[in-house]
Amino acid sequence: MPRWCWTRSNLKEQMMDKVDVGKRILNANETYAMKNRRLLARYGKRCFNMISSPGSGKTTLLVRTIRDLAQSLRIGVIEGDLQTDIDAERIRATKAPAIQINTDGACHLSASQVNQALEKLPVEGLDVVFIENVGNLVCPSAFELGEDGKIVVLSVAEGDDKPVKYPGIFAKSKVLLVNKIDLLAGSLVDFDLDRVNTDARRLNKSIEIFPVSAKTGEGMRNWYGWLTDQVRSR
Ligand SMILES: Nc1nc2c(ncn2[C@@H]2O[C@H](COP(=O)(O)OP(=O)(O)OP(=O)(O)O)[C@@H](O)[C@H]2O)c(=O)[nH]1
Ligand SMILES: [Mg+2]
Repeated sequence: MPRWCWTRSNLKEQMMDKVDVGKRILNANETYAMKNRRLLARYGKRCFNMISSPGSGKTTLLVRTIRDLAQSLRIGVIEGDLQTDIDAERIRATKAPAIQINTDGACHLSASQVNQALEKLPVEGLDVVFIENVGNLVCPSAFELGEDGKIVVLSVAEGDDKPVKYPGIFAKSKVLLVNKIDLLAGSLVDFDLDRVNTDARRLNKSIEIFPVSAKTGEGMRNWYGWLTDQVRSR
């Protein structure tokens, strides 16, 4: 039947098929997320899924965290990107192990991709595994990877309206890192930190919020304290 001849019931069937496919994808993902959870629990390791828009500073934050905590925490990273291993190379330059996943155009990492990466990472010798998800505030929030928690990064240059405009990821995250606060000096960027705190807490009462600069190191000590407590309490 030509497309323009679809009846209302044809359309409904098509939509239901799409819903079923979507459910099957999410169910398959949940099976792998469970496997990852079990693997990490068997070794007693923490795992955090870092999510943000492209360029908010995820890799820079990870590089600084790895270097500053080198004497106390062994950190490994799973890097998700559409293409290239630029970010994995930046992590490896710190001597921390990093596995790059290229999603070939997909806007998020799946739990099965993370499962394969976990098999290649020396998980036993680490204290914590970070997953740097593909730069995107929306898609990655729908896919559980087996992590202990999501860390959302928002840089001040993106604007203070993001919790309201993209509530899903702020509602689901354990931590909000408000990055690039060095740019607030001299009012180069208009950004109301109080508004972000209020809006993020309205969505998620228990979210921990750390304003930081991965460039200057300002505020990073509070983030390190939270991370170290998480690893110790495992
Ligand atoms: N001023 C300032 N610049 C920063 C800060 N953190 C990161 N940057 C810069 O922001 C740009 C993007 O940083 P990345 O760490 O590559 O960002 P990302 O989120 O990993 O990017 P994708 O992986 O592409 O999504 C780089 O030019 C960094 O030097 C910061 O705290 N302050
Ligand atoms: Mg990156």
